[in-house]
Amino acid sequence: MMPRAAIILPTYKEIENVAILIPRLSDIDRHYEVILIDDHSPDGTADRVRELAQSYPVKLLERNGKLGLASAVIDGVVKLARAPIVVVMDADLSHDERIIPELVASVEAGADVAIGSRFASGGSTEDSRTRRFFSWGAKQVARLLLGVRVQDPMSGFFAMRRDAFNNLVPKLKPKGFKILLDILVRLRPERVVEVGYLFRSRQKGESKLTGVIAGQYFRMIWDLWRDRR
Ligand SMILES: Nc1nc2c(ncn2[C@@H]2O[C@H](COP(=O)(O)OP(=O)(O)OP(=O)(O)O)[C@@H](O)[C@H]2O)c(=O)[nH]1
Ligand SMILES: [Mg+2]
Repeated sequence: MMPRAAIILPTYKEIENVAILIPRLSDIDRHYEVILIDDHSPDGTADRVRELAQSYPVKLLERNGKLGLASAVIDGVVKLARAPIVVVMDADLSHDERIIPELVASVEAGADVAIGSRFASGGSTEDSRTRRFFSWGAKQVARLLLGVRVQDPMSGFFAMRRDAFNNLVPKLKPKGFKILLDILVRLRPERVVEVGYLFRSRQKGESKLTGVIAGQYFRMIWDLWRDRR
């Protein structure tokens, strides 16, 4: 039977988190196609996923090195997904898997993109004040410079049709790390739905949010802004 949605999970050093997340996803809907893209995590994430694959229907794409978040998402969708809808999500338990059915239903009902949103009604975040300020600033920059008017353009949690995603792939920047923003700029979607959820802080594993990432963000905004003109 064709799965209703493919859940795309990029992982880098998420060994403890995948062991919690994969059973939770199967509790929500056993017919999701769960796809992990691991970049040769030194903590053995891929081995743990292979163990879990004996009990849960998951697919694993292993890449040879840390090639980045956006390219992991793209590879997962292009190489493994079969379902008509893809849901992109972090594997660190920050994103609340319980809203996945609503994201999927929104796309089935005609939304171009459905976003798991910290800032839409019903949404909130455990983020520190610094990170909240950074997200707010990033949102204003996206609105003013790129004309993207959604509440949470920096979300890593969203759903869309797989064929629409595939059509965009040639235009996306695999080096980026905020793939949703890239998609919103390229696609200019008319129908966007935002579903609020509580963004939880990472409990296990290490953060990849560093100064380098902040620098990459402004680089990405600059590139998108230049392309737009
Ligand atoms: N395959 C792959 N996955 C990655 C890479 N970088 C990050 N990820 C995964 O992408 C998701 C988001 O990364 P996070 O480290 O949670 O980034 P963040 O949410 O900005 O920062 P923290 O949660 O505070 O660490 C997680 O599931 C990571 O494991 C990468 O280079 N390759
Ligand atoms: Mg995270």
